[in-house]
Amino acid sequence: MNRQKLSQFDPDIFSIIAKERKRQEEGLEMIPSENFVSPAVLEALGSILTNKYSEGYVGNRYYGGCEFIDSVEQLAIDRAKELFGAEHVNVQPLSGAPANIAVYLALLKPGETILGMDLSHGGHLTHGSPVTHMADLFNFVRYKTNAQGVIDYDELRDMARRHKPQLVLVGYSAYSREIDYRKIKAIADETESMTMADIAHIAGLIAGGRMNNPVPLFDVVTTTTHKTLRGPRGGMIMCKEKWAKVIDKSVFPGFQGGPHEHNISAKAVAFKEALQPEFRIYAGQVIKNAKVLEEELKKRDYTICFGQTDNHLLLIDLTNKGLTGREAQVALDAAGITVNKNMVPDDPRSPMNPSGIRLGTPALTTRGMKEDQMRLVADWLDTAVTHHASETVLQRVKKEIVELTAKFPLYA
Ligand code: DSN
Repeated sequence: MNRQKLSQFDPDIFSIIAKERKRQEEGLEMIPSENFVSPAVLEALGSILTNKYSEGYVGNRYYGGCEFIDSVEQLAIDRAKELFGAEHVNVQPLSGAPANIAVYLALLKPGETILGMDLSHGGHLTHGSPVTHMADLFNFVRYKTNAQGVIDYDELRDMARRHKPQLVLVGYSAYSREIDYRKIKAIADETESMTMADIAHIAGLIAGGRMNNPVPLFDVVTTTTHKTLRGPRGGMIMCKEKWAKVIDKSVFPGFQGGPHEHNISAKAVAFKEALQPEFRIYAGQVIKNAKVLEEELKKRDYTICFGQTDNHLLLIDLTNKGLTGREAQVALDAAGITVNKNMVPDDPRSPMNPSGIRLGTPALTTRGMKEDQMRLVADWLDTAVTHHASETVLQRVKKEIVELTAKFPLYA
């Protein structure tokens, strides 16, 4: 076995990691699906649990030597149940897309219908984008948001009555409003459809008690564990007991092989963190920070899609600012602010060069930033967008950001 330290054996990878760490430390990370895990989560993730195969489930594995692996996986399951009030939990999905695919394949037959949100209105790639394999396998139909920017529940009901979907799907990657799960459940009950929520973006805000929780109501809820939930990169499925067998079978052996138990141990650590009172405060601050950004950007005449934010993210249509999402992303990158270009509702432009940007507050809030820092951030965002062609201005903003981030150290 090679026993040299990474820095000695592989200085190439070591120095790239060091550069990425510096980038994370010195910049403003505002991609709303990103966050910073704790040293304890990192420690579990980098543990010797990565060495073990454990196909199967707790107490029922295909391999020997799984007694400690079972304890890890059971802890992750128990903590997730406590966090979300779930009847059954599968912590093995490798990430959000595999979790969603495993659910579709568990609950539906090829050709059956899924009613989900239009992608440009905040839906997600795995909710039936034509470029995905799932779009070939199932019939996705879409509802949208209304003129006020909220889910058009009337259209959703009409479409459910018309298409009689086997599954009604909610949960979004760019939608900034609260969701009325009761209303959606009532619609689905009327058409005898199953219900699925993908809470990947807002799982931490739900766990922290700051947003509505679909878990007690819906048949199945999927999530990633690495966004607002602040765990390792991974997925999870929660469901009613009646779906437990079919979901578990779909994840393994239907879709995946051996679970990544080092990752599952890190999920367990993150769930323990999310069960602490401080996490509730964190989740509340994430939303407060997003609200301050919204107010400050509205003062500067930015168009906030969906009217406002109720969660951790803002989708901004830059059309009135005279630049595209891609141009803004490039300028903001140069200034040390990381966001992502994003389609806005019914965007006339293309996904690679859309009209908007999407940004959020989970990562900055993890660093300890609050309302005062958000006012500075809004100002820097506006300056970088307004002066996107001026290298001098972008460099000045970057310098000021490096000075601020030094006061909010990450892993020091
Ligand atoms: N890539 C994630 C996001 O940014 O929303 C979802 O898959």
